[in-house]
Amino acid sequence: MNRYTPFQIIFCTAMIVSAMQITNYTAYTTPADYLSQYLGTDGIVIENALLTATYDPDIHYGSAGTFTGGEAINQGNSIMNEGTVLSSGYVNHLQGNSNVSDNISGYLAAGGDPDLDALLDQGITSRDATALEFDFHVVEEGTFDLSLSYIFGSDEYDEYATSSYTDLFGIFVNERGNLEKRNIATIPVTSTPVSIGTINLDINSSMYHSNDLTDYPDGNTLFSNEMDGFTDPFTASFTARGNTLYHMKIAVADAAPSNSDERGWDSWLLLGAHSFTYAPHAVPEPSAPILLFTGLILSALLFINTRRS
Ligand SMILES: [Ca+2]
Ligand SMILES: [Ca+2]
Ligand SMILES: [Ca+2]
Repeated sequence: MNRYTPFQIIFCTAMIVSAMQITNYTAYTTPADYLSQYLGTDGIVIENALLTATYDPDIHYGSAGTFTGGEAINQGNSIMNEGTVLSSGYVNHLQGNSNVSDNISGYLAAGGDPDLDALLDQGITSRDATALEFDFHVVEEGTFDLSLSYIFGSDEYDEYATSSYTDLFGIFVNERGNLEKRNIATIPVTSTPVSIGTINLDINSSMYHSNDLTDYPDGNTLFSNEMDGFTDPFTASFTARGNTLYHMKIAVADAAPSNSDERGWDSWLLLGAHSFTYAPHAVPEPSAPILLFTGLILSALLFINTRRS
């Protein structure tokens, strides 16, 4: 006689599939290279990688690494099944399939990031930053649209969604030699940065997935994951010229008033493995008003020529 019903077997299988597994960056011989090459695809050369991360040898936890089991949060987008993960605390807090804390915290005692500081209001600074950066170029002539897939999640959801100082992240791109860095992690078809304040239960909620323990006090949260809330899978996109050297910095950190030492409540930035891709730059179709205007000009020229002949 079977001990389990078919439903129980299916349910348990789903639980096993959805559990996230984390590998610390320290497990890799050259972690900066591994974590950045893990994002890449054919045709994009990634080099000169640099990782700024923290590891606690006493508890064997780190602030960067790789993940599998992204099915727990990927909303059916398999590009996020595995990849590289960075945190303002410990990536290991994502290990497994349960949400055990409303405010899980890794205190890294690490510094902030100047590019993230530039996104913050005066008097607010970043700390406990983890960053992965590298040079890259497309090995073809032409103009291309590049994109990188990611999900942002945090234990600062839902409590701090309206706070003026929440954890933050950025995906900064600049052409080598041009010091102006652009944060390309923006809400689709807008220039608004993706953040706890811009995507949450109340704002852009269709792109948000709440998993907060407050709503599930028995611990059986909707998603099998430590994150109390997270975004849809997004793509950070930009246009670049081929055979031209660019730099990308991906950074996440705690943020708080400069005169405080607040650095708790982890956030995580998950980047899809081999999701850094490129395609020929799409030239937008002319809009209807432009076509109408062009038609009127041509008609007028034709009329003038007819009158002259
Ligand atoms: Ca922290
Ligand atoms: Ca929370
Ligand atoms: Ca949590």
